[in-house]
Amino acid sequence: MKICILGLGYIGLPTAAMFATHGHKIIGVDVNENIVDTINLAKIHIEEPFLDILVQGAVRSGNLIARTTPEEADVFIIAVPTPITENKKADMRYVISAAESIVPFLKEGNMVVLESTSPPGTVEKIIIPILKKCALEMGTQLFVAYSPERVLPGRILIELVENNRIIGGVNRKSAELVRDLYKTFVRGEIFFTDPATAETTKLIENTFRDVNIAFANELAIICENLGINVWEVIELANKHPRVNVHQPGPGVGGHCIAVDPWFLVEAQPELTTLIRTSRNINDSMPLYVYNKINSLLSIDTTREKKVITVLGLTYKPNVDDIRESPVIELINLLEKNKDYEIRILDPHIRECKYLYNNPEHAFADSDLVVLAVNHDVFKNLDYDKIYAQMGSKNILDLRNALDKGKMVKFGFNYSCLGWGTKSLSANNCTTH
Ligand code: SAJ
Repeated sequence: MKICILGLGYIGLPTAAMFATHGHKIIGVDVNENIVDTINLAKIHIEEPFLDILVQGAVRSGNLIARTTPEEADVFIIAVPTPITENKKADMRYVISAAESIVPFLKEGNMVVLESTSPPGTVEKIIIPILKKCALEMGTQLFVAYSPERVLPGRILIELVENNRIIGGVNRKSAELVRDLYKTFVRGEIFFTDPATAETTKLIENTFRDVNIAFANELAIICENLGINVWEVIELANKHPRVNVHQPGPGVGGHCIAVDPWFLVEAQPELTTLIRTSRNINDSMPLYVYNKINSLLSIDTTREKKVITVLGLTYKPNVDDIRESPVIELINLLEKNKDYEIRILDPHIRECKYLYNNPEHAFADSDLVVLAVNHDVFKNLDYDKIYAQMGSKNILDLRNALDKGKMVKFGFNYSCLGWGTKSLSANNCTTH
């Protein structure tokens, strides 16, 4: 089939490359000319394991071509972003303009699939009214469905194939045709429902995670006050067959979990107390960490300007994506304090303010190392050497990623988010 995929980002590009390497002809459409040029050179503009190889194969075979405008096809897949506005409302402009851009090319028998995370009712209230401009009858001449992507950045190519998929068709025929299309590469189970149920299901998956992380973050604060190690508490609680508490941290980032719950709040503002509270707890974590840093550094009054080396800026480990990263929020707070000099070390990103490429320079005379993102590379740093390079020897671990015993042996003043120090048990839970 000839498939036109609108939006060549974290979802659209892997999906395009997957269809292309399974024999379909793909026209990838993106409004950004640089992205289009990069892909046509068989290169990629995002970091994702093995995506470069897949895109290379797809482009070289001639099955994937990128363009800035759509053209006639059998299938149109919309995978453009749905960000939130400053006042926490879904910004549907990209979805609307993508849907409008395909209308002139629609013909009988076409399928239109929306993959973008969207508020409940989007297909019914936004997509269908736009598509109706083409005068084809929905469900008999034009087949329409919502089928959310659910892949985890860092594992996209595996999860595109293995994950179960939901298809919310405007009727059964639409769902069946869209299922047959995705069956090209999907090995997970495929479930049918209506569009609004599929839209809401996608949102509650990420909201479930956000609420659970907020719970873990609240526990971290409680445990610090109680002098208990939250990481050990969660690990032990999770030994129960029906408990699965997530991990605390400096907040929730990314373009999904920190965003999607707001779409539910927008849809039902009066009824979403828990969801909104969870969002607020997670959003308040950078400030909590900032206050922790202040109290750690206030002990040493000998140095006027204190150097803080932050390890990691991305929203999660081993990716290059900084969207909604809580570490950026932490940096914003730190930079307002004129007593602090900020240095960031993150081998996954190429440029940003305060970024150091040379670890030697980043640690020289530093007063505090904050492990903000547990990139694998940070596990293998030479902490003995870092100790020697630093001024004051403070480490704040926001991910329970470092071995406390080892850090203390090197001589560091080691603290960890959620790990109160009053407790008699100072064991690192990972060593149990
Ligand atoms: N985080 C915690 N504690 C945890 C887990 C995560 O603080 O226990 C933080 C991470 O540090 C990160 C954020 O949450 O800042 C989100 O990371 P993530 O790995 O949980 O999720 P995403 O945003 O990369 O991908 C999610 C996934 N959703 C679910 O697992 C329910 C993915 O399957 C979705 O496809 C994706 O959102 C999306 O596009 O919606």
